[in-house]
Amino acid sequence: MADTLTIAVSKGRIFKDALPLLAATGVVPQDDPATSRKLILDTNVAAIKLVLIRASDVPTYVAYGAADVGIAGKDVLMEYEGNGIYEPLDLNIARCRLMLAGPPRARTADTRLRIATKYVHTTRRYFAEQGKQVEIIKLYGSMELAPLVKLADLIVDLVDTGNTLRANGLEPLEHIADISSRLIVNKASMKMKHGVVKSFVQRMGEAVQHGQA
Ligand code: PRT
Ligand code: MG
Repeated sequence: MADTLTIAVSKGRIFKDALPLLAATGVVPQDDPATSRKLILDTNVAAIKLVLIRASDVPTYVAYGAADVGIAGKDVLMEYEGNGIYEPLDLNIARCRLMLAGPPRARTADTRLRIATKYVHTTRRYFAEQGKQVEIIKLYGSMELAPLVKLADLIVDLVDTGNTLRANGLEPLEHIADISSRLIVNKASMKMKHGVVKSFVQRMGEAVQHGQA
């Protein structure tokens, strides 16, 4: 249907930070994902629904058109290799930094470094740009543990306050990228549902501007 809009978003911090922006565009979910187990949320606008998925799955749902638009971290988008999405807007929410981190005085260039991360492509690109070959170990979470048990020399992970690194005796070493969440749009939806998508992107843009004013 040309006038419906499906929005893909992950629960947790992105959902929480996106709520005020959505509210400013006049969209209020009818359920709270913290208490409801529903994966499709109705909103106060009959034609607009939210689908709740894993953060790293948001680009996939949008690329395949299962959702018209989505909200995804730049970390996830940098890692995503598919096509089919536009990234028209920085929502400036869920901000953090992607960093190389490790134990103090971590060994550097003498041997080939082992790096544990869930950001395999981004990490490979980062070191390739410096002409460095590294061994990358893919993990799905708790990266901070890897250097402590000698699985890896260093990690690449998101850092906000730095508390998680500190609590595990690690320190930030190199800044790789500033991260925030972006509004993404399915390319076909942008054409076929131009009116409703364009107006949503515009209203979200105004909400971001307003929040920063
Ligand atoms: O949890 P799940 O496996 O379902 O997926 P996810 O971990 O990708 O989702 P979620 O909701 O935890 O994170 C979604 C998005 O939030 C990420 O893709 C980022 O774009 C954004 N974001 C912003 C963060 C953070 N800040 C953040 N601090 N995501 C994770 N963290 C973690 C980080 O990985 C580390 O473990 O928080 C810890 C560091 O925080 P500090 O404050 O201790 O430095
Ligand atoms: Mg998480």
